[in-house]
Amino acid sequence: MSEDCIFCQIVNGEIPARTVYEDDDVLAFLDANPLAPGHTLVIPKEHRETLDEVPPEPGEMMFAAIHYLTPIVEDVVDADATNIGFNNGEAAGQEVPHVHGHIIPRFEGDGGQPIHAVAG
Ligand code: IU
Repeated sequence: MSEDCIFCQIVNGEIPARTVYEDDDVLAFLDANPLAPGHTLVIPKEHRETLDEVPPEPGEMMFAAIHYLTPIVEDVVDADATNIGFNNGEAAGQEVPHVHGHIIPRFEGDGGQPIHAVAG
């Protein structure tokens, strides 16, 4: 737990969030500023800033949760597809320094960019 980390505060219930999934290692909740309906963040409960700091087991649980949740999120918002990604480190645009995977529902003709368009 990092005292001033907003996602740690969500894990501890100090800040409300719209939780969609929880197990011993992982929490998933709706993004407060969604890029699309159903935009979901998946985080390890333990505070780690970037992916390379996450131990194997919670890392595997986080990816298992993303694998499990993606079709459910798509189904709930009737999405045609999803972008799934990590901004891993400040130079990559990571704003909250607690590892989080984005599940971003996409819809035919929504005009959004593919994930490889964000840098280059
Ligand atoms: P990023 O990958 O670090 O750039 O994404 C941070 C995300 O966290 C971003 O989509 C924010 O809308 C989201 N978020 C949130 O859901 N709740 C918060 O209290 C804060 C950020 I601060």
